[in-house]
Amino acid sequence: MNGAQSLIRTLENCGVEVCFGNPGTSEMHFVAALDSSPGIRAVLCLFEGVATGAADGYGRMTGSPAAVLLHLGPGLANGLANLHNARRAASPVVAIVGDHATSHLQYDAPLTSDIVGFARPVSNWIVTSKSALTVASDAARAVQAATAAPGSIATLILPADTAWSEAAHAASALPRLGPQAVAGAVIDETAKLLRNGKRSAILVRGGALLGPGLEAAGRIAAKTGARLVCDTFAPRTELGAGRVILERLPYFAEQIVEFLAGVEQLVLVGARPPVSFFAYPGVPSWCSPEGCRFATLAHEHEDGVRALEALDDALGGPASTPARVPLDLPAVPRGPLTPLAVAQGIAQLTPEHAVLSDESITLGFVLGQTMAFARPHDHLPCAGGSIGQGLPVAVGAAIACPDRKVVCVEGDGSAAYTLQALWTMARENLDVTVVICANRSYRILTVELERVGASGAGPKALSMLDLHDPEMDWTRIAQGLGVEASRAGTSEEFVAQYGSAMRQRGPRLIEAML
Ligand SMILES: Cc1ncc(C[n+]2csc(CCOP(=O)(O)OP(=O)(O)O)c2C)c(N)n1
Repeated sequence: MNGAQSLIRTLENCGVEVCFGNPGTSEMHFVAALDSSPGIRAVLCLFEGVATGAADGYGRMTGSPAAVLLHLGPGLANGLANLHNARRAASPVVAIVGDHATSHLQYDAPLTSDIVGFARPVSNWIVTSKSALTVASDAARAVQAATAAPGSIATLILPADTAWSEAAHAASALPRLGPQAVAGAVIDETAKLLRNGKRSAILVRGGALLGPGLEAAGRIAAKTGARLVCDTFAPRTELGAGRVILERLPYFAEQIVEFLAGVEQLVLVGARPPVSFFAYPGVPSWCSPEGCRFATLAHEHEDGVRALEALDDALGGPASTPARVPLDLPAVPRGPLTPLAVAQGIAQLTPEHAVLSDESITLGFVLGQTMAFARPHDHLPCAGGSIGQGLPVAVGAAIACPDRKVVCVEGDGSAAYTLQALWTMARENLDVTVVICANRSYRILTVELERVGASGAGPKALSMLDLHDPEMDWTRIAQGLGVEASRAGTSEEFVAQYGSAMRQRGPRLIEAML
């Protein structure tokens, strides 16, 4: 067995089932080794940012890492922005980066670079294998590092000679470093806090926002009157009818301040105190009320689900029933196509248990409102603010959840960053419906231009925020990448096209002309 085979078999032993990648010469042995492990699905992405974003989406939906195979420093660098987003989402990802053979590095050939330097800001764990003999154990440790609670990026750099040289047998999996238990004293103190009569909110993030964690949080809210809150861009939330009522922090700083006004104590479950996304002149970045007391029930790496369940027990009293979201579907939109009409159409027609990859940017302000009362679904926003992740995350979510409809709502500007994802959707025949919000503008930036107080913007400045000249033709872009596409100019057309996409399986793109 060579080093490459020992890598792939070790990944398989460690439960890795998918490898997204874009390889080059230094990774050819790893590519060849993929056929020796039937348990690993190989998914080609035409840009590394698609591969890393897909691994993020996959990690968010499964809790397990995908491997991402990248070509030396430049391949990793192309994937960095979505590794940044994945890091912010605490998604487990194993990034495997090929390098020149050790003996070749001394010649400083063109693709030689500081791979560790590229990897460091996004990685929690970086190892360069020194020999084919250690590749297997390094790979097992990479998976363990990526999956250590709450999940992170582990980067394994493999010089080409570690792939082609004779290796030892594949390694077995190391134990998963799951979330740590929260001490009983912390539970008791938090219970006391929530009983002290002050106005409380509980800010939850991570796994505690799903299933049993959210249910326990809902019971606590019902018992204590505390508000249940999640971050504006919580990496994954379960939303829609029947789910526990959860308030989402708004986006703009002054809105967060208003939203949290009167909160005297904030209990944090895997979350950090709320701050504004950007700084604005004269507006506070720190958004919690003055004098607000913070109590951490669970740190990010701790077991927030069990902590919430234990807190519910510690609060005692009769069993409570969480307040639940009613199903409230909007009317079918008619007439001119507006952002609200798109949001209403999506809420009206999206089936149960869909996964929504949401990079809708300004349309998100209305989409959030309509989808809150739609059928139950999972919501995956851009956790790290680096646009160009919606389409790749949809790829990863669709591979993670082949039985669920994936809907990806994309600003046209955001979609242009990683449009190669459409090709992977076509090639893998993924059940993804993409809605492009074609407003031909970086609209949010026209809002931000005013908010930051940047004065004197003339035609040259405004041209930097305008996408009209030339207009991107998303139906032809999609068709050129193998995805069936159509254009909707009215609400009626949008409803007909989106409705048919919901009834059919496979990739579809709808360009909503706004
Ligand atoms: C990597 C990266 N580059 C640039 C930005 C800045 N940015 C934020 S939103 C945005 C434009 C989004 O436009 P679009 O997707 O069309 O949505 P709209 O604002 O029109 O709703 C840009 C360029 C960013 N967040 N991330």
